[in-house]
Amino acid sequence: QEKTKLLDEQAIARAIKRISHEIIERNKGTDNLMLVGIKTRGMPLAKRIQQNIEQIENVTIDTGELDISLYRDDLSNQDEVDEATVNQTNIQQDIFGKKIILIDDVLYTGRTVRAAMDAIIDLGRPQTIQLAVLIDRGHRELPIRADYVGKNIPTSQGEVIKVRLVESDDMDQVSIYE
Ligand code: 3GP
Ligand code: 5GP
Ligand code: MG
Repeated sequence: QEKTKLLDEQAIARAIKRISHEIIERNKGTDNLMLVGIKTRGMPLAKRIQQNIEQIENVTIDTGELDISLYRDDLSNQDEVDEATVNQTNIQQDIFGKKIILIDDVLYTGRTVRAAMDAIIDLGRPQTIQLAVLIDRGHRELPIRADYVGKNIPTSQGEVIKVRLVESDDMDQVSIYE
């Protein structure tokens, strides 16, 4: 059941605005930038960052999409683990020399991001890959960290962060469930 509301509409908007400014600052402008949203809710976040950067710098950054899902890998009868796999890529542009900003709603084990980096490197050779997430809930299982974080939320493994975005849900809200 729902425990705590973490971010409301205004807090989400502010976090995305800050991340947009940080992306421009860290990359000294918008040259060669490309935004890549990860599956459902990373994509609306990427679009919002694109719109923010357009307002700030008057430049429209290319945006692509990766569809990555976790599947249950049955190593043996007792041993099941989640592994991330790439279903679909919608990246039209040449990514050679690009500064790719991967964007996801929640960062957890890091397996999705690893799969995303594999898929991008398969497509060409970007100059850099950076990671932006709305929520970092901890529990990394790989040496992966985010360059831009909306909010760090320490969670227990049994908790789930629910991210609602108006593009796919009834409202903009982040809350924590037990
Ligand atoms: P998303 O498409 O917005 O990323 O995995 C299907 C959906 O369920 C995803 O939504 C994902 O974010 C969400 N989800 C919520 N809690 C979890 C979780 O603990 N693990 C995974 N893999 N997905 C979760
Ligand atoms: P990973 O474990 O690979 O870092 O995360 C797997 C995928 O599930 C990512 O797309 C991530 O956004 C999502 N995810 C992991 N934990 C949560 C969570 O608690 N809430 C939500 N909404 N998504 C999550
Ligand atoms: Mg996600």
